[in-house]
Amino acid sequence: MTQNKAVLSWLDEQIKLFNPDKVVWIDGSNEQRDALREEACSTGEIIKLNQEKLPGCYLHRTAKNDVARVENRTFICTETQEEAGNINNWCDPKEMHEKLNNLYKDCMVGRTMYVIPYSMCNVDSPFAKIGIELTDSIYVVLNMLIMTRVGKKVIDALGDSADFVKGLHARKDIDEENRYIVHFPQENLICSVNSGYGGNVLLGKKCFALRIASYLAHKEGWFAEHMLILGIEYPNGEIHYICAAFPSACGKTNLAMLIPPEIYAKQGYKVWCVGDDIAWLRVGPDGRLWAVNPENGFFGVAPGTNLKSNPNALHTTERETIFTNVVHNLENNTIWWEGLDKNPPTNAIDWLGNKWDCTDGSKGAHPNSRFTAMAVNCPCISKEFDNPAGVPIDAIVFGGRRAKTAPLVYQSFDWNHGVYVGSAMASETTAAAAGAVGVVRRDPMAMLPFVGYNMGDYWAHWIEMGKKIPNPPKIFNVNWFRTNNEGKFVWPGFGDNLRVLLWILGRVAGTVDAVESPIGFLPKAEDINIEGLENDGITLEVLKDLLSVDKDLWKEDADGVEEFYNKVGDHTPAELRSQLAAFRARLN
Ligand code: OXD
Ligand code: MN
Repeated sequence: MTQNKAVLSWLDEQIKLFNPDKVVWIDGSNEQRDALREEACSTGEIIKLNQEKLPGCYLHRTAKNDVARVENRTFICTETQEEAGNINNWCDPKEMHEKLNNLYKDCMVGRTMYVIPYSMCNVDSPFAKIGIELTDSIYVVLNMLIMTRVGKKVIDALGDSADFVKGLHARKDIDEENRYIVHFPQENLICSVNSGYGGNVLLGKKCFALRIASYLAHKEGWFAEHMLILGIEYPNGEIHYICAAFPSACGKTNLAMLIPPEIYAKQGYKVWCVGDDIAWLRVGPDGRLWAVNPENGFFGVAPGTNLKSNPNALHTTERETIFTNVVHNLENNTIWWEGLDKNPPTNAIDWLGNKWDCTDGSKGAHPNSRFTAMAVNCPCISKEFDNPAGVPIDAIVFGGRRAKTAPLVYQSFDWNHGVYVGSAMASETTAAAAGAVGVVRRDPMAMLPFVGYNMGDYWAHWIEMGKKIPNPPKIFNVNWFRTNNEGKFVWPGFGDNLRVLLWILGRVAGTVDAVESPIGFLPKAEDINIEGLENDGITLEVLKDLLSVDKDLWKEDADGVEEFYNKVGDHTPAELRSQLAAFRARLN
């Protein structure tokens, strides 16, 4: 498929190491995809679902021990430990190469090696970056065909350049003890072994588009962020774009695809999804920050997705979707998961592949079960989704799950204060996870497990970039998760979050006032429209409470931030230390 010498000699080397029986290039054609689907069905790797109800849809089950990203087995292997910093797992590159070579030796004997040339972003975009993933898994190939742009057009765009990210993936024995997800940012290389779970093996996603890309972005002067991108269309047709970074399990996909409440829909407001997980941002010729979604699909969490929480996501999965670790409904050869509806199937197979009795209290779908679906099938996909230039960003929104501390929304005073707010991001653990409830996990910019270099240098990059963006977006923080004394969420969330986003855009446009507080600019309660929320218990008084700031809680939070800065160590920028000091002074 190519004469590219760098590609061919690298392939030769890997073929010698892996020793596959066969090598197949993935060309991106539907014919090849269909043949691979058939082959994977014949071996049981995937199951063909009811093609009338779910055309082009398949089910896959991972191994029981292989259901999520493995942060403790994820490494950043830079020349020095200092470059990777104190937050990442580090290993000497030579030592890690040796370990991996031993694991990879002859790992594809009797198997086929697939060569997947893929692009993150439309290949015609100045943002685009090319990768080649080698894998022995058809499941990976089929997912990559959804999540990225794949095939001949990518290899043509690469031409004879050696500038591509190399990705190696071997399923091997799915052995947890020898599972490694390793990044060599200085070699443009990602190595994954002994896993078949998406986040560990679809190397374009977290590994490339966040870890390797954040390293490249630092070097080249742009951003690779764990952010959704959405557009809000006003009744006059104007569209304004927002990026938002929330830790996993805080509803990024739901916000990215939100449905406006009826009072807004009637007036003609619309929300358009550009991306639900990752944004690459660059300074445009107009001095604004422009964002693209480098992905081509959604790898979303299935449980809890339903016609109320996220109808757009649900409709996206009605065709050409791969479901992983959900319930197989044998009655009609479809799928089900907890929270889809109130009618669990009675004749069904659970995510482990066993007959499932929905009345025995066990979960049928794994809590981290997923759908891999094409962005173009999303009913609210933005017409700018594939635009090589991306979309101009008006506001960056940070957020997390905080029961008490953070108010519904506030605005940072300026760029550096906004970077402080991002660096101080945290989320509280829920009852759903093992361990104590309400434990604060610091997750700066929602990038804790995704920064491909030193966290302190990453923050410094944010500070530096602020000097290079003539018209920077304004930076905000939101918290949809404040609870009352009974532990119940106060704010209705979902579509009603639009009311908060409109206050944010009002601030950007300069059409709405705010009140200065120690943490930043707070809304005047009257400026957030709560019309129609009476039945949700939202009165002006309740809203005022949602916007209140408890200084004692924030003092405690500042201590947590300091502790984290100390952990990051002496690469923590002086600007953030002084932001923290100024914040403490304001609290006193
Ligand atoms: C994801 C995550 O899968 O953030 O997107 O964990
Ligand atoms: Mn994510």
